[in-house]
Amino acid sequence: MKFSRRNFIAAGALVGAAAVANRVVAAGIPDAPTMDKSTMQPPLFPKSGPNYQPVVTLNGWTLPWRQNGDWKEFHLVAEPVEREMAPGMKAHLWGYNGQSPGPTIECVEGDKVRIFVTNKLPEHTTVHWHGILLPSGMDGVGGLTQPHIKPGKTFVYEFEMKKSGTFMYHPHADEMVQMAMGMMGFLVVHPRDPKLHRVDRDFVFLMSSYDIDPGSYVPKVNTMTDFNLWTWNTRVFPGIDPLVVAKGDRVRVRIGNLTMTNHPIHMHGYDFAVTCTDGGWVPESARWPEVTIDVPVGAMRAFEFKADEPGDWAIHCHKSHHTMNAMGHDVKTYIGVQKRDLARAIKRMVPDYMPMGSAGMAEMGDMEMPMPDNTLPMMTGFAQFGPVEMGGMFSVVKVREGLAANDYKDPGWFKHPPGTVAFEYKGAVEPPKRQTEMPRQPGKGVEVKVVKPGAKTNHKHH
Ligand SMILES: [Cu+2]
Repeated sequence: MKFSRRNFIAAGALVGAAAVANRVVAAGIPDAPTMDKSTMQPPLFPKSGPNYQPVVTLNGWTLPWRQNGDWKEFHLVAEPVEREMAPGMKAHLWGYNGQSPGPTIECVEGDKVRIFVTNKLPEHTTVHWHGILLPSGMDGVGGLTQPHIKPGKTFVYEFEMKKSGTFMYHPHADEMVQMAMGMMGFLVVHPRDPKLHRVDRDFVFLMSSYDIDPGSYVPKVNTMTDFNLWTWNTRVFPGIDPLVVAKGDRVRVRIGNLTMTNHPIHMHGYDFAVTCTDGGWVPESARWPEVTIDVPVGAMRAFEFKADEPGDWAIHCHKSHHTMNAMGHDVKTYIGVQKRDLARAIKRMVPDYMPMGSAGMAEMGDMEMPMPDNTLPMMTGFAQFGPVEMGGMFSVVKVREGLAANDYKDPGWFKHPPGTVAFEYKGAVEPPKRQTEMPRQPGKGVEVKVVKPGAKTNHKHH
């Protein structure tokens, strides 16, 4: 890395303490490790200092640090990155240290933290430490609390972690563009007392949304509401890691929302309580049971449960459009339309015409259809009983007996004990009376849209 001594002194002068600058120069700048994978990396256990259970970042990693005297030093590099959103689709984004989101930063309450930020973007940036209590000049709001970090420059942030909790980092410079391009990361501060808020497994992910046209790579940064990819750690189902848990574990899931809308996150199989927000830990007397928690924009929620029921438990956003991958908005509703004869007629004129969804859209879940390159199916993912018909913000909490501590390997699909799976009734079923007595609706006009594969259109399921 090419950082001149002059640059270090300049960076130090900007934080307003010559003594600090000298110390920084003396030790040089810590490595900025980079990650080229979008697979979950093993948790990073502390080699010194207070013991804690490190978090696991879905499809992500934790940033290694270096101890320099009293200071824990990290090095973030803001830069263009290539992120695989799921097998079959890559996006050209901006992020930190090779990925979007950036690496998770972990430290301990009371730590003195020094974070170097190098800007390799084509425009200026800053980093705001969301939820951290710190001196105003370290808050990272470009123009307000510091000069912007120009391309090629490195700035230093220094502060003490006054409290433990669940936080994040993101730019406070050209925010609309930089967040739409994927710039964000998780920041976890563990309690100094290792017994406090202790869990066996601690998962983190950030929710972000993108508008990437089918077949293209770069998000449209001016999009305000019509995002078409709803992601956890810039991944979509079936590309999102399962949350692998051993039966009996106490589990925490920490979620941050940097999209432009709220997400009601629903987990099957358990009730749970919100135990932490980006404001701090929720006192036990103030918790109530939930099975869905709404995560507002610009907020974080952590919930906890005891994993006493083995199984494959869905966890997903309850806004059903957020469990879909890129789709257009001009897909017509065909439910109730008997289109077989119609399709035959159209096929005489347009041989590759394919009608869609007369009984719903589920029939599209198991179709293999030609799509542009670098495009994901709208809903997909197969499990042991068939297509899951989901995309976007969806994953599976896999609770299994007998997993070793910190074993996060995907255990495969759940082996249901005999007699515990919903099954088909094989006896005779009389047609329900109410259906045969229902008066027929007079036929209504039907709107039909003919789509030729390869034709330019927003939906890709033809
Ligand atoms: Cu959602």
